[in-house]
Amino acid sequence: MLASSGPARAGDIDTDRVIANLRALNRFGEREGGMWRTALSEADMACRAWLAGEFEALGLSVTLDGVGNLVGRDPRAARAVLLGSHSDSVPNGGWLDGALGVVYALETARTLRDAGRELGIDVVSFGDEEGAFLGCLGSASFAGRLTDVDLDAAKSRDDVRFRDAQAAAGLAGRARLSLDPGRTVAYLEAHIEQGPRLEATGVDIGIVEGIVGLRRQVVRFAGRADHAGTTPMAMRRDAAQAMFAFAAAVLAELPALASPRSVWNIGIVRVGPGAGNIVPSSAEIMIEYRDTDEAVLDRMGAAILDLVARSNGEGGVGVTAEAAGLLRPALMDRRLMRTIAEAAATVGASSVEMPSGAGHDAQNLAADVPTAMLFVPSIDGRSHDPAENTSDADIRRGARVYCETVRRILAAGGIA
Ligand code: HGY
Ligand code: MN
Ligand code: MN
Repeated sequence: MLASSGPARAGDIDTDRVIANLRALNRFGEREGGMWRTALSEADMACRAWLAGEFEALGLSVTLDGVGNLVGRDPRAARAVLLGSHSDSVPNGGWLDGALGVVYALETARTLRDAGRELGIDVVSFGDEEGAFLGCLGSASFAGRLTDVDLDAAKSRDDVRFRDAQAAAGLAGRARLSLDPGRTVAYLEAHIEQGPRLEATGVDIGIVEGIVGLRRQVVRFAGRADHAGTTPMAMRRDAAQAMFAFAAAVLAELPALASPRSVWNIGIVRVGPGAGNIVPSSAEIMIEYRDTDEAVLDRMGAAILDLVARSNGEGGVGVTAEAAGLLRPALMDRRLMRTIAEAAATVGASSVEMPSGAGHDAQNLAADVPTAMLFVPSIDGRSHDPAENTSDADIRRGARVYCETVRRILAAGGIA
């Protein structure tokens, strides 16, 4: 943990505007305290339209691309630092996940727009980071990791095709933007920690050293609908019973294959046709598992698929699996990490290096441009829930560290 010293420097980012803009974003999609700004929804597109106006007011040339990425480019510069995050949310999420990084980027671009000698500042809000259709869809597309075939196949949890949602949002036929490593000298993202560590240790800023890899499998069970009262148990092909047995078996098997950092989650469960007096003919679960080490992810995935093969056909129920998302683990740029630490000290903030258990757009850019992230504390470590929050003081302090980091990159004309 680095010591803290010295006050913030003059001409710093306007943290009142940061707070005001976070509150302005909150207007798009907030319902009964929760955030419903899901990818390509009306609220998501209205928020992007508002952000586009803010980017344009800064003199940036603004593009909303075919998957919802909103990019503001400094037309005066041939090379630039890219700042941003995402502005879509999970269903009934919190007000800061993604929004904090986009607002920090916007206000830093406002503060430092004339600070760079030959480096400009570009700003981005990536589309569908939360995986309504595909995890980190926008940044994966921006990094050239998504084909049109991937997008043709992408569907939401409610079986809405990405292409239909794209058309309804008015984005059909639009070109997709791509990262230009010749222009973008670095990508810097600020985000709420979404975990308990910074608050528990009393540290102001997390300097992300690495982001976990994430994989998802959708496992489907195909049985037969029957009368739930008259059909003898031995005659049933009960898809839900097969799912419960499978889920219990996989949850029993994963701990022995996991590392101390591994996590796993069954976040989507569906049974059809969904009546109390019908033996379920269909069932489906989504299993997501994460670790920083791809060898661990490989062996967890192999165990899941092996169990699918062993379960298939038992009790007359067909069991199949479909990969539904993959994010590779990514290490952050140590030179940028050092710059964040120096900026934190300048601003008088304590900081600590730490891993990210959450996935982020940054991991899609890290292979192509020097990339770094900073975290601000989450109250009670909560996120992906209306309880998600960060203190005013921590939001303001994080904005100053973020802006000071960018100031240093501009002053050095890139990454020193
Ligand atoms: O799921 C995640 O890790 C991120 O919040 N999208
Ligand atoms: Mn996020
Ligand atoms: Mn999130």
